[in-house]
Amino acid sequence: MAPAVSSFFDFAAYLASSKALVEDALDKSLAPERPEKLRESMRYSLLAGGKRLRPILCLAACELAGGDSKKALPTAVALEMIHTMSLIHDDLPAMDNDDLRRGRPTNHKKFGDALAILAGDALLTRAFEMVALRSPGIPEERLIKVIGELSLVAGAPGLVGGQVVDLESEGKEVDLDTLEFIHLHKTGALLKACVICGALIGGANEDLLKALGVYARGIGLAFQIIDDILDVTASSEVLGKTAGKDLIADKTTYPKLLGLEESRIRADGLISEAKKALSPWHETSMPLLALADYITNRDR
Ligand code: GRG
Repeated sequence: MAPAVSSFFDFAAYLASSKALVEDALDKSLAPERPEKLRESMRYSLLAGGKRLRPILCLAACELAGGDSKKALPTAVALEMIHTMSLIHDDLPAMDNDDLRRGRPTNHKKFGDALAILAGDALLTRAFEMVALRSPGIPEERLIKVIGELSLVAGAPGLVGGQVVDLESEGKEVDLDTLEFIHLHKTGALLKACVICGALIGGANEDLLKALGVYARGIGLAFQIIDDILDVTASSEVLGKTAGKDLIADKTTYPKLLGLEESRIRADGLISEAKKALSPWHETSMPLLALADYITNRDR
């Protein structure tokens, strides 16, 4: 049985206070600089809201490893920058070609394709700067490991590889193995990096890193299954992005292959497995357990 989340843990308060910390750090990460138009475009997407799940996972994993989550904030910001970059690029006409993101026009709709591409590039490189040059009080060997994780997740072994297979698969019959490959690389890899990087900053030992790897695989895959489900069941207004997009782009999804009910059962099973991996840390893993539940229970 997966460990239950204690009724004494106030998840709503935890989420609100973590989100406030993250929003403040994101805001400060893009201080006045030139060219002003580039900064405006970067800020437009980075500060457009969003659930901030990735930075919060990073902070929670740092705490579980026994670290001070405030020291993980630059890494948490870096991860949200990589995520935001991937959303900007994903929305471009040459990729998913979308007009709506986080409840407002996509970056390229507001600033044009060229500046959207460059804002994404600047966010990606700023992410590495956050870790390498703006993370005081963290031993260098931990920062080097984090930079290694970021380089893997942002590149061919992570987001880019997943995106390429996703684009290649549009309009084709795709089997469950290929779909899992896409989800694990396009979405799961970054969620895993959030957990692992937070834990590395906090000084996690090998046992904890291994367990967090299992946890992260489960929540990563479940997150994308729920995303596929919400694409069918939720409105654009609630999602803040175009609903029904997978059908329009003729994408294979979990609901398409398994049906809605079976997809939800699969997501619940993955969350259960993810939580089970943390059972040796049941006293201290409450935030990560609750975040796992949040992933399947969310409505956007
Ligand atoms: C250019 C280096 C480089 C990489 C980009 C475009 C691309 C390669 C990858 C696409 C990755 C992508 C957009 C995956 C989808 C992940 C997903 C389900 C995002 C939605 O995440 P939420 O729901 O969004 O957490 P919010 O807005 O809440 O943050």
